[in-house]
Amino acid sequence: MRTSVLKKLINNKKEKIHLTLIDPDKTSVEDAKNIAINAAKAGSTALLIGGSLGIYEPHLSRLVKKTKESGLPVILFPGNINGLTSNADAVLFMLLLNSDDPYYVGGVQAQAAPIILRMGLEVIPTTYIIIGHGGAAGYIGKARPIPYERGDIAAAYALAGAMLGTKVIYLEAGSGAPSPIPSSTISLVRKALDQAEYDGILLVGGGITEPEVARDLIKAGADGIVNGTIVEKDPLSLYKMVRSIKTVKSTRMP
Ligand code: 1GP
Repeated sequence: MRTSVLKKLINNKKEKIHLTLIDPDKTSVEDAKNIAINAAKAGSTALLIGGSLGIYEPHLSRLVKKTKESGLPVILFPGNINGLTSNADAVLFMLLLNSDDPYYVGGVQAQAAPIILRMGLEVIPTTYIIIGHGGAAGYIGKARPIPYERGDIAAAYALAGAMLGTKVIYLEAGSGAPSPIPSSTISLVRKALDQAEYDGILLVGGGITEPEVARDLIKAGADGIVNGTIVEKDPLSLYKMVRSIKTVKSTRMP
């Protein structure tokens, strides 16, 4: 199996990872291309493309193809099997670990796996954990969101993801969440992952609108952050956001 996109992410851990999320339901092909080009200029590490609602293949495929003109790796972030296209470079192969619906903890993965194999996409095994507000991802995925301040519960789920061998652990407050995951929760998750000598990537997303917040999350132990909503509202905000996380001095071993 190919691993080049995952390698790029892992190589970026020390200087921190920034992912720009594009939701095809909210974005035209032309706007997506502009966001992608802007993200590349701002120093974002890769593009994440996906969403929970309104994804249909012809639009998704066209949009992904156009965003590749930015030169950034394009990683699918599917909410379901309709979020797949062979035009992308890789896919977050998602396990929504705190869903109460077995469809999202086995069923959809079995539906998707043979399709992904045929498409030839690079697979990035990912544990997806919904925290706090949860947004559309939490509602559609029938998650039982972990309360924002319960870092101990989040840490237990993250450890489970590490022990299952997934390469990315993605803590999600939901796109457009009124508050991001608190840095105190991230600190507890980081501590647990370090104890388990986890060598994958800890990503945090949902409701991150201020560069200072992004910086605090990185300082608390996130390897990278995801921005979607602010990029749609103000593409130029990405520059400050990327700069704020890339200048955090790492005190941990890579
Ligand atoms: C959502 O984590 C991402 O899946 C990004 O969230 O849109 O709130 O930036 P925002």
